Amino acid sequence: MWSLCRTFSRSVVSAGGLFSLQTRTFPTPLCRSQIHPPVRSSSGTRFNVPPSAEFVARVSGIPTMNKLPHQETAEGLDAAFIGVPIDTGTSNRPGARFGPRQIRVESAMLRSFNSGTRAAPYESLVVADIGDVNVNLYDLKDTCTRIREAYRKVLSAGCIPLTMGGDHTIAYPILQAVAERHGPVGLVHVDAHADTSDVVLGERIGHGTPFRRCVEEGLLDCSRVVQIGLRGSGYSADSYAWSRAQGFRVVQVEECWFRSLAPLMEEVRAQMAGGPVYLSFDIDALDPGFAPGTGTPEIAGLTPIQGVEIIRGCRGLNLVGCDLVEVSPPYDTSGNTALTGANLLFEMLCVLPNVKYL
Ligand SMILES: [Mn+2]
Repeated sequence: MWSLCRTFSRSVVSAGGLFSLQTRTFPTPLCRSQIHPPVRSSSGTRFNVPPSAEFVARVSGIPTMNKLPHQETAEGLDAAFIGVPIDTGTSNRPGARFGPRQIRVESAMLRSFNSGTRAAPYESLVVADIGDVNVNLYDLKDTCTRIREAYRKVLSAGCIPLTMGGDHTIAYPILQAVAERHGPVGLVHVDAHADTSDVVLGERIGHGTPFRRCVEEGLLDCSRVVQIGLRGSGYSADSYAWSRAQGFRVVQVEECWFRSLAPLMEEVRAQMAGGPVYLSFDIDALDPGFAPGTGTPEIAGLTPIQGVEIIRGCRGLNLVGCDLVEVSPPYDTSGNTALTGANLLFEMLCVLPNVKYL
């Protein structure tokens, strides 16, 4: 059944391209490859192409990011979606451990092309969902070790990780692995908080400290770091002094209010100077009216439009990894925060190097 189906798909593809594959195979009973392709040859091309909801029901199948195939490792992939399901680094509301799972479920709404920018990521890159890091929910430091090891493998396969958090602690071990491969990287950090605390409740590892640890270990090229959307009450009047002292550009939310962020991103692209860049997007950068499902919400945040402008403004950068963190499904049971996160991850995929724009 499987081989017959694949043979049929291939012959149709050679006759008329991918669109024909989807239209012509529909009247026949659905084969495994159409619902959950086990290998990328199921698309008849070298790429993995999510099944179109025109022909395969959105609600069907085992949830993977964007209904992509799941594979165990990053071998052969240009980019991979990876979940890191922890919330043991959170300081307030927990729940981000469920983030990757709900992002995957809500990502069934996503389609293959970016209508706004005309990006065609699935005609450009080989992408799959490679599942979750096997975290230790009882030991955050051990979890960090596990994350670092997992990302070393992903990066050594030449694959760009697109991470679904998980709380923001995970950026630290991910950046350890990233810097090991690429050297100190530039950072576009979108967040309500600087996440540069030193010690919290006696602990140096948590979701409020990752970028302090990264600086201490020389993982960041500090003149190529920008933090966008920072806000909220602080422990002192000058909450972002430490960031600025490192050479970071700090863009507090007040500078973003009522504005397009496209001009800011023009400056950010110049700041990144062609070097490797990591994009870390905490969903709490968005206003909690748009994204209430998160652990440490702050009012008067960015709009989803500004979030998209930031990510689209990263087009042309040498992105070596991206994450979307801090989605906490229990605080938004509608799923809309996770849906927003899924869309932002898709936007990230669309601005990776070598993505074609039609
Ligand atoms: Mn954060």
